[in-house]
Amino acid sequence: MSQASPMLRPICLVKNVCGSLQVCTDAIEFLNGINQPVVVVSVVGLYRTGKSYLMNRLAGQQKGFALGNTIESKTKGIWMWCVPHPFEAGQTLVLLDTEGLGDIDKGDSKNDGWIFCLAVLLSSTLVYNSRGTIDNDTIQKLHYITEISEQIKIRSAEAGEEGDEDSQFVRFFPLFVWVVRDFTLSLEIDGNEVTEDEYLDFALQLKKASPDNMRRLENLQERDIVQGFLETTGRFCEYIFDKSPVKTLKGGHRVTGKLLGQLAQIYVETLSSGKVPCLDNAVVALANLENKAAVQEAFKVYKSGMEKVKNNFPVSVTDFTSEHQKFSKLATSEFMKCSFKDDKGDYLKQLVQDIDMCYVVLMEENEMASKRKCKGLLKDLFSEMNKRLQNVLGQLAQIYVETLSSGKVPCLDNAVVALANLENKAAVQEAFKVYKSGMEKVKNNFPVSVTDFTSEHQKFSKLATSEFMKCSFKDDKGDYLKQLVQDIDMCYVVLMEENEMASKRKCKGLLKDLFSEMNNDCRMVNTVSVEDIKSTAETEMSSLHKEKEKTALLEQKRKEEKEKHIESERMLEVEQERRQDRMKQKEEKVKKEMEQQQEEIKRAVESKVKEQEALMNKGFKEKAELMEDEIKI
Ligand SMILES: Nc1nc2c(ncn2[C@@H]2O[C@H](COP(=O)(O)OP(=O)(O)OP(=O)(O)O)[C@@H](O)[C@H]2O)c(=O)[nH]1
Ligand SMILES: [Mg+2]
Repeated sequence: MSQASPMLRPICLVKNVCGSLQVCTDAIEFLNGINQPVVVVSVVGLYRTGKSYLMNRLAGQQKGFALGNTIESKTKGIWMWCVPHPFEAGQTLVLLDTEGLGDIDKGDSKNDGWIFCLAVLLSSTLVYNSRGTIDNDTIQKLHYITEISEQIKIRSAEAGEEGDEDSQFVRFFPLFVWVVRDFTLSLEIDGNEVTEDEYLDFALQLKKASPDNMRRLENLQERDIVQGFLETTGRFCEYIFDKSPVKTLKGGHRVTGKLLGQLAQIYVETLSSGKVPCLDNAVVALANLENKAAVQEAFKVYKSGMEKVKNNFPVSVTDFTSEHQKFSKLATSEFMKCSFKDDKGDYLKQLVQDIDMCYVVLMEENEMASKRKCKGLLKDLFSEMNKRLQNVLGQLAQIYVETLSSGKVPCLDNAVVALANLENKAAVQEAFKVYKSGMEKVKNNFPVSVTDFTSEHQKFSKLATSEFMKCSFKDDKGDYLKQLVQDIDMCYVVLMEENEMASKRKCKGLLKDLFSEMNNDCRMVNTVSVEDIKSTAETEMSSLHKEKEKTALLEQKRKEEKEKHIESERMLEVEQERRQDRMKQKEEKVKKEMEQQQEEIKRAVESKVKEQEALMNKGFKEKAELMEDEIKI
């Protein structure tokens, strides 16, 4: 979670221009840079009651929000100061100082209503600031709070009424803190000690200080201010830092700085258009904005991940699919982190669609890259052939030049024949070289068994023949091939004889030392007809060759079929895994949202129980019974 650079002084969030509210773009831009959850503390109350001073203390500063020392109201609109939360790393404390209510000179109670309403809607803790004692007059001035259910709606008109809306307010409204300044009465009620609920009042009570000093508090050194005043202010700050929760929306979604800015814009627009702000509508509008952004962010995760894969194109289909799977999963969890209230899963579907479209495009690009690579390889392979072709062309040119120089008319057929003669002759020589050099190695091991000798001869004959086939052309009658076979055969016979001689020499040597039976065996080996062996070997060779080619072809086809099958199965598996993963993440999200709602309901019930107890104690049994019904609901 990132955070914008620190804010050195407060800026205006909402201003009142000629009787209508406007959001300040600077403030929204600043909030847009805060991706941390925010704890929003706003202060409301009558004008000239020390609200701005209190907010400066929460910011840990002597100066910041402008203080006035005349009776005329100072703060106009809503001012904002974002500071790092002093207790919670990773959270931002947003302080909202509001225009004082009830300035008679202003004579604009509508504006007061708007300011109060916005303070309630935007904050997670609402500080109500008043001066003096809590008496009937102060309670009367609290009419903004008692009328709050007319200023704000929880459910949209389309959703209809559901139960008592009044009782729902406690679930979604900020923590309420009442600060009483310059409290001078004894902390006793009918001679009894104050209750726990009234402890806060006690903690915040201020000793009466010299009025001269209090009028210019921001310019005073701490030592010049009454000790008790500083202590209670300190305790107030500690209480706020400790108890103020992160701002959440209806449904429990934590609000970030960015969301707070959007929320302010939505509510200000609603109020300016004369409508009653509705929590449900705001959540839906915000969810749309957030979910759209979540789809974009999540898609970015997928895209940037696949960009790296793209740099290595072409990659195998297996690698490509597994990377796609990995980054789809990452994108889905990124989406789950930022999205909320995507009940129908529309935004998740949008993300899946975007990813799938990108996947198809990338798949095509990978295929293209693969084709390009194959073309390159083929080009290399054929360049050798080209060289040979150029050689042939050179010879052709020479033939034509010679024909023309001798005064004859060049003839295409003659040229081809002449060229073929030249090429085929060379082909026979090259092919024979292949055979000869192969058999030379066999010769070094003479004498060898007839079987070994024949198989080696067979191997190199085959190699020589294919070398000949590569280079020869227009050997229609097979004269040059015959020539090659003759050359090979002659060489074979000579070598066979040499092998025989070597064998004989070896045998003779052995015979000297071995018995006479061994001698007979050796002779038998050498009496095998050379012609017989040759013809059998040739027939075998050709049938073996054909058989091999057929088998290779069949094997290739079978392999292709198998690969296709494996690939389609894999794709199916991948799709299933992705779907399962999405379902799992969605279930988790729904579970979390349900838990948050349960938590809200629990808080509401607890608060109602407390309220009921208080009423019971005061003897309002009738009201308590009514509330019991509400709790059951
Ligand atoms: N007696 C007394 N004076 C205070 C206290 N806190 C602040 N003041 C003084 O009251 C004057 C008004 O303080 P502000 O903080 O500007 O009051 P405000 O409620 O923000 O005023 P508006 O913005 O005009 O509504 C300043 O001169 C402060 O020094 C307090 O607890 N007791
Ligand atoms: Mg002020």
